This record gives sequence, C-alpha cells and structure tokens, in this order.
Amino acid sequence: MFVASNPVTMRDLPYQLGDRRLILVSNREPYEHVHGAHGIEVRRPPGGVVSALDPLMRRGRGVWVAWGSGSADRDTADERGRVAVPPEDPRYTLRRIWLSSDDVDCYYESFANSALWPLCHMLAHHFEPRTDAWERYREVNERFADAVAEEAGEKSRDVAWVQDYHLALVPAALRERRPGMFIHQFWHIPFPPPDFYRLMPGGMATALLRGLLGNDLLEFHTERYARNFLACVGELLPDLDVDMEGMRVRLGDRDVKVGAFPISIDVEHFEKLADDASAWTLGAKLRQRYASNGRQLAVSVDRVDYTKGIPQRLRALDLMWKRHPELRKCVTFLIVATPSRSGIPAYKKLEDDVAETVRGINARYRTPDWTPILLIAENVAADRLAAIYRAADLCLVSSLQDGMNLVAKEFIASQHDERGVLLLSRFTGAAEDIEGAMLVNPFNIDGLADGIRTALEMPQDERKARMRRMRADLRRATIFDWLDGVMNAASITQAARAAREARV
Ligand code: GDG
Repeated sequence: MFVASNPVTMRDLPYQLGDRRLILVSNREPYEHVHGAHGIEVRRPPGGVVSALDPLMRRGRGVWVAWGSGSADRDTADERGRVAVPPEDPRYTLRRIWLSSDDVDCYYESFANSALWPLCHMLAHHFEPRTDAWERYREVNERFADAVAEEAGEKSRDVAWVQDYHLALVPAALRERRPGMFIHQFWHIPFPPPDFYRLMPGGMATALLRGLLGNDLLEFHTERYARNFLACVGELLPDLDVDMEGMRVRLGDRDVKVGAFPISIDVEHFEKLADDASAWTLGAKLRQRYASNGRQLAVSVDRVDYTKGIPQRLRALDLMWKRHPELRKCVTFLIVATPSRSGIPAYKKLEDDVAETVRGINARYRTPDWTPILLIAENVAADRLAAIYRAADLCLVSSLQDGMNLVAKEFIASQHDERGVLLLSRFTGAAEDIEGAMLVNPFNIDGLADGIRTALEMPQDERKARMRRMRADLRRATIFDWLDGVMNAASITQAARAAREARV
C-alpha cells in the first residue's frame, strides 16, 4: 500500500493535477445515446465503477475516451466523436471511438472476453486465444491510444488513467506517442501467476506485459495480483530488473510502480437505497412470503458468468437438501442471475444450464408450500436489489475467481438489521479485504454444502457481531477512499518521476 504524508482527497483534484488534465480511458462509456420510443435517449450504463468515475471527471475539465456503443452515439457526437457530458450540465468531454461489428467480435468478445478474461481467472478450458482476434485487439488498442494522444496534444503533460484488461496495450502505445504524459492503469480482474500466464502464446504474452509496462503506475485490487504480475515480468522478460520488495520494475531510465488498491462501493448510496421506504416495503413482503415461521431467505447476485461459480452453488444446494432432508423448507434461495455477454456461446449455454438445473432441483424438492429456488434471470433495478440484500439472512458469493466482487460489499452496506451471514469464496479479492465473512472453497462441493448449513445455523449474536464489524470497516473504505488512494499514489509516483527527470 502507498502511504502519503499529505493525503490528497477528491476535493483537491484540480489542485493536484495543476495544469494537467485527466484523460480517462475505458472500454465502456459513461453516457450512451440510443434511439428510443420517444426519440434519442441518454442511458447511463449500470455499475458502481462508472458511476464513481463520473463525479471524478465532473471535477476537472478532462476527457473520457471510450467505445461509442449506443445506437444514436454518432448522431449526437461531432465529426471527431466528441460530445459534452453530462448532457444536461456539460462538465467534461466524452470522446467516442467507433468500432465495427467485426471489431467488437474480435477485440471485445474474442480476445478480451474469450482469451484474457478466462486466462486471468485461471479457467483454462474457456481460454481461446485466436490470432486474428489478437491482431484486431492490437489495432483497436492503437486506435484508443491515437485518440488519447490527439486529445492530449503535442508535448502533453496530461495524466491518462486507463481502465482494465480491454486496453492492456494502450499504455505503451501512448507512451511512444506522448512520452511526457503520466500514465497509469487500474486492472479490475485477477492477474494470474506465471505458470498460468504462460498458456498465452509467447508473442502475445510478452507484448501484453510490455503494453502494461508502458504505465508509470499499475494498480491491482490485491497484493497477490500485483506480485503475480511482477513474477510474470520476471519470468517472461528476464532482461528486466524486477524489484519484488519495492514492488516496481526498473526499465533503464524509468520505473513502473505496482500496488494494491482494493476497490469498494458508494456505501452511503447503498445504505440509503436499502433504508428507503419502498425498499422496506418490498423487504417486508419478501420476508413475509419467503422467510416466515423460522424459514430463512438466502440470496446471490451475479452476472451469469462462468467465473461466478453458479453451477457449483446449485450442486452444493442440491447436495445439502439431499443429505439433510430436515433442511428442506428451512431456506428459500433467491438467485439473481443477470444475463451478460450472451453473444459468446459459453455464456448463452451457461444461462440455459442454470435455468435447467434450477428446474431440476425445484422438481426434486418442491412441496405445496415451498419452492427451493427462485431464479430471477433478468436485470433487477438497483433499489430492488438493495431491498433484496437487506431482507436476506444469508448471501452466498461462490466465485471460482473474482478480482474483488462488489456484491459482497453491497450486501454488507444494505444489512441495516445485521441479521445476514456473508458466505464468501476464498478466491475473491473481497476475501482478502473483508474480515467477518465465512470463507468457502467453491470447488469443494461437500465443503460448500456444509458451509451453507453452518451459515444457516449461525446464532443471531454471532451474525450481529460479524456484520457490525464488516459494516464499520466498509464505512472506512468506500469507493471514494479507493479513488483518493489511487490519486494519491499517482501523485507520489508522478513527483518521483519528475524528480528523477530533473536529475538527468
Ligand atoms: C469486475 C470484476 C470487480 C449484477 N446484477 C445486477 C446488478 N449487478 C451489479 C452488482 C455489482 C456488479 O453488477 C457486479 O460487480 P462484481 O464486482 O460482482 O463483478 P464484475 O461485473 O465481474 O466486475 C470484479 C469489479 O469489476 C470492480 O472492479 O469487483 O471482480 O470481475 O455492482 O450489483 N445490478 C443491478 N441489477 C442486476 O440485476 N442493478
């Protein structure tokens, strides 16, 4: 972790950047224009990260570079793809990158989501590195870098903050074009250790590492991922000087600093959503219907993704009800499984498999007054989600691997009544960040079934003590603290670079 003697907060951002502007670079855009029933409409993609980065951008006069994915995006942008946002009160520029359907297929669905995503989550049988997709990933990354360079202008000293695994090659490409810029990146998913990373074909593996080494600072959720990255550099690029202790790579005249910055959520926002009158009413209805007479309500919330361990969760429930008939009728499981990346065959198949497995379990154990599993296979509005989290006695996160997992934190923030148990996969970043959850190994179906049983049997005072602790810790580590931490580290690294350059 970085420690600053004079921590900067989000309020100080304009001061901290001085005459530099912030150029944020991400695959997803913060505002999407679409042709709707009543003309052009603006949509805000769901998700905590985009909604936390937007207030940050509103404070500066910077630029956000992202894929223009909306059906009316071209109609609302100028000839360079620029549009002022937020549309109702413009504060910064959104620079849209245009992608053809072939670009989306190759760069996004194939290389980013069918090669890098499974590789980083160490799920080898989903890993498909196609050469044509790699070539297109390179090209699209170059296009992003060109747009950032153009926005920054010649001899720019602006700061670029790149988001995630879609854009691993942008930092090096940008450094070539604009060596004076300070470039950093947040990697939202795990980074695998060398034995796994080596599955990536040689040329691609080293090019990706070199792309990331274009950064001045590279941010991961946990120290484990940061060390995995350094170990991969050490093994695949043996000519480079990796300083494990100092968490940096020395590249001749410059350093790449690496660090851990566990992401969080807008805690106050979730607390308020879950405490709203309508959430309370919905929560009371859910409890009356599914959690009366000593029965408990368990929940899980995920995008349908093979990394989230949904089949493992269902197998564990099946096993638990088979082995412990006395636990039938004791718990109703509400599973929110939001369709995601349905264009990729593995995701569509998973959606179908989940629905079929739930039908089978329900057919096996259902009674006239009890349905074991309620499956909600659609997007649920955020206020309803908060009501569901609040009403629950148990939340199960069974990811096989997960960079952080925000659901765990949303559940904690929503638990005003402190009755819920958090059953959390030990392979999430959250498991290294949260103290008070019950940790489980989702690969061990027996153990997972036992874990669910133990959680259901946990006494109220233990539940309260654990939840109270997790809530107190979470309030001290919100998404705004995360942003402050990243910005602080960026400013320290930036100052160190300036001092080194002044000495040369
Ligand atoms: C990546 C990394 C890392 C889901 N269904 C609905 C809905 N959601 C929201 C949840 C939560 C978000 O989606 C999922 O966040 P996660 O962190 O669980 O997972 P990823 O989407 O895989 O995110 C992950 C994250 O980036 C941040 O760095 O934690 O490890 O994989 O916010 O609430 N929201 C609504 N309706 C749904 O049906 N409203």
